[in-house]
Amino acid sequence: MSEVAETPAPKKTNRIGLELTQYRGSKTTLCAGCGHNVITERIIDAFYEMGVDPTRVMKFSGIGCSSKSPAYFLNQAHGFNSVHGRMPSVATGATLANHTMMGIGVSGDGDAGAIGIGQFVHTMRRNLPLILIVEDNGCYGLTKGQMSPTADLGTKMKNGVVVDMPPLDLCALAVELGASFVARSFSGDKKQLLAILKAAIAHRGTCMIDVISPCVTFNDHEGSTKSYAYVKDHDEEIGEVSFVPFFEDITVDYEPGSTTQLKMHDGSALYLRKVAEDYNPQDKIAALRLLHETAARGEFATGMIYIQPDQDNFIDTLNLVDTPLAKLPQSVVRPPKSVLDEMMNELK
Ligand SMILES: Cc1ncc(C[n+]2csc(CCOP(=O)(O)OP(=O)(O)O)c2C)c(N)n1
Ligand code: SF4
Ligand SMILES: [Mg+2]
Repeated sequence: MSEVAETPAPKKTNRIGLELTQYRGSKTTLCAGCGHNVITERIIDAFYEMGVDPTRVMKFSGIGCSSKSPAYFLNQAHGFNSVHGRMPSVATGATLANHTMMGIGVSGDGDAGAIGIGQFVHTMRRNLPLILIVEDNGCYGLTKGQMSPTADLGTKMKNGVVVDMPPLDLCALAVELGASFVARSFSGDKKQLLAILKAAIAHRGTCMIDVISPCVTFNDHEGSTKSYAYVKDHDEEIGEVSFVPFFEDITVDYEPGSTTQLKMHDGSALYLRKVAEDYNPQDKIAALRLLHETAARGEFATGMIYIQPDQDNFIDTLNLVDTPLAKLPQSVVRPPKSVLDEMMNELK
């Protein structure tokens, strides 16, 4: 009797025919258990599930353990590992050169909140189309755990130093300054983080996502407010986040009044189910109040803190031409020599 060869099961692919493995990057060199690795996994899942062409993505970062992460996802994307704190200016230049590409930047609380705070501020107020993830562990992991500007007042660092300065709240800053998508999550909250990342992919403006991401080596001890144990006990979810991409059937049925429904730029839908209070994620003052009140209680408000799906972004403000600047011929972007000669003559 001849044996019948088994046909291998077809490989699972997404809507553009790619497998999950095609969204991965190099093997991580970060510590086992580092929150940053879990965020990388969610980024891979989000881009795969949204069916984003990885070759149309630009990855940016500064310096830090967190800033090494872009090497671990989307290895077919373009990547620029810049200087400490200076990722936003590189991202701005690249996005203006080709606004048809999708930009994702990964930063750390030191990279974004200390040396890079000036760049962070101007990126938020420009509402540059960019997903900017801050992997927030309250310390400088790469340089052995010194306190960072997001370390809470009174917390104890591993070396015994007690933090004697009030923290920066990067979400509050982003809301205040003009970012149109501001969220906070926890690396350990798989469902919430994935929904937020997918919504960010659908948004056209600055998506500032602060993800609390414990550093198991330097900041996971008692006395730290960025440890796994503390964050799990003090995570105050403001509402369940569900995201339905434009290419899936929107058949979500929620009780009226309990859910905010938002239409995203690309036709996707974002559903924010209110858990604790009657929270309006489009009200800037309410967002700031929420952040202040939860911080005063020693809690982290997580979820979709603030969103304005239709706010003009930096490309709209500059009224850029549809053709990416990088693709315009020299004859269009550069005045001829005769114009320069004329100017020089006027200055004589
Ligand atoms: C101009 C400059 N200053 C200082 C450093 C040293 N340095 C490297 S990473 C880092 C902080 C990293 O902290 P964070 O951004 O929070 O990333 P993490 O390692 O915690 O993920 C510092 C101070 C540097 N590389 N370049
Ligand atoms: S030192 Fe901390 S932040 Fe850096 S890889 Fe290790 S656990 Fe992660
Ligand atoms: Mg850090």
